Amino acid sequence: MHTISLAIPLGLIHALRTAQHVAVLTGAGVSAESGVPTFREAQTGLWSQYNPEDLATPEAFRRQPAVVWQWYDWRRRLVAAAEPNAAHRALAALEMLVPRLTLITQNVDGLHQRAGSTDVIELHGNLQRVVCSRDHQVVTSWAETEDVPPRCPQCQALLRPDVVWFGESLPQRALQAALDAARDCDVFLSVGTSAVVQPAASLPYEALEHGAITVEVNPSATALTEHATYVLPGPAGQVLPALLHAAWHEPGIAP
Ligand code: BJW
Repeated sequence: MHTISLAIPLGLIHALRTAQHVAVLTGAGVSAESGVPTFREAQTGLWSQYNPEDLATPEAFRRQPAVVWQWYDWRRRLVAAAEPNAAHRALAALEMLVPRLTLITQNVDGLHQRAGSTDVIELHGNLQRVVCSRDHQVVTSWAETEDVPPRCPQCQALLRPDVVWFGESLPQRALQAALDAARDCDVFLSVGTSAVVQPAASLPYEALEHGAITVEVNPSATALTEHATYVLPGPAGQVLPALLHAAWHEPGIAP
């Protein structure tokens, strides 16, 4: 692996060391180094191969529930076989280094929790949970029959993954907690997200409007890049450990 040589600005080191509240928004890029595909990248993103309208909308599920279920089943197995990477571990370690950390993720893969982060705000749900498509109650066991998707043991409606599709509302409490954190934090990190999907994409701007120092960690430019206070271009699995090392001489997170 090539390591990037990254100069962390002194102003950012000072801001992190004195921050009372750090908020972090993560996207698919934070799990890329775990082998989990992102969504929108031209060669490797999931949507270079699949049309989101065919798979990640309620209409798609109504039209072809078996295809949608199987796509999520494939991703569930892919994520179960993946391991948290140095970026997930750095964010878990950050919890111990700042007075208050709020970790907000758009990811549905559960890798932050597996790396040891607690109280993760999941804006787009979690792939491992299954709910009834009629009343959205979590279902933990069901009869294995020929039905794909399987059916709710209570009402026989189709089961679906507990994720937020386009056009669906985000979990209200999670979204409110994320907005509160963006408005309250001193430093806001946007890590591994293309920053196009609303309302998550508005969080860094909320933070900026409320006076936070906003940092983007991403090897590619996004719409946020020109607005961020600091931009750390590079893979999160290298940039975040370097950031912790620069601010706290934290040695423990190997890339
Ligand atoms: C690395 C890296 C490395 C690579 N290190 N980085 C206002 C205006 C316009 C539209 C809307 C609006 N409000 C709502 C909408 C509609 C819609 C929307 O935002 N559409 C946009 C596309 C324009 N939003 C919604 O429908 C949301 N619901 C809602 O708002 O309800 C109310 C409402 C509805 C309708 C109208 C108005 C109001 C729901 C959004 C749900 C998103 N769901 C998905 C699927 C989840 C389930 C699943 O996993 O299948 O969530 S879509 C997909 O995108 C997934 C992700 O969480 C989300 C964000 O993607 P992310 O994480 O940014 O990934 P990528 O691939 O885009 O980017 C990866 C980045 O990583 C890249 O930049 C790389 O460079 C970088 N990277 N390697 C660091 N090693």
